[in-house]
Amino acid sequence: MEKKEIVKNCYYLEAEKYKDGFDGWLGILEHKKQVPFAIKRVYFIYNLVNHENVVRGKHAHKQLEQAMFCINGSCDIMVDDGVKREKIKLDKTHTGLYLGPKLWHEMRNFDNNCILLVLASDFYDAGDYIRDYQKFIEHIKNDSPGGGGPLFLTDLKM
Ligand code: T46
Repeated sequence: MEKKEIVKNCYYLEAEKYKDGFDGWLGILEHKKQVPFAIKRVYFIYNLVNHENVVRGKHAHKQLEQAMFCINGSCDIMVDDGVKREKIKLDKTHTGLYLGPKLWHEMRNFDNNCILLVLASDFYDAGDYIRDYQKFIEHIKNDSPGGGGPLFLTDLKM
């Protein structure tokens, strides 16, 4: 799949598909092939009680790279690089998203039985999270002079 950025540091990933005769499909994710970073951690979001109202994420990472695949059901992911914001529906098992660092993201509209599989480039580190949107904007401004931008908290809509 073409690596066309949706917003900065975010693009679609495609798992390799293998059709196993009458025995179903196999999805394959491998470092340097379908996933651009070495995978150190895997976690999954599932069993979402009150799934219609669940909001996950609402943060950015300073360094962490992640790949997300909705391997069952669907959900929406809002990605915001500080300048541009897009909402993406993940509803195909084999099509996922690469989320690089410095990207505000929020996941909503989970459907029943949604399972979001996440591959991460590093171990869990609470210090890598920016959980305040204004601090995220400051962080990217400091990081790239002239960067960061015109968005305000009141623009947050999904
Ligand atoms: C992200 C989105 C997509 C751990 O101890 N280890 C882990 O690997 C993770 C992911 C979480 N936790 C603990 C930390 C918190 O006490 O689990 C609790 C809930 O984590 P959080 O509020 O970060 O959950 P989400 O779903 O909002 O965010 C998670 C990831 O943390 C984050 O990196 O990008 O999923």
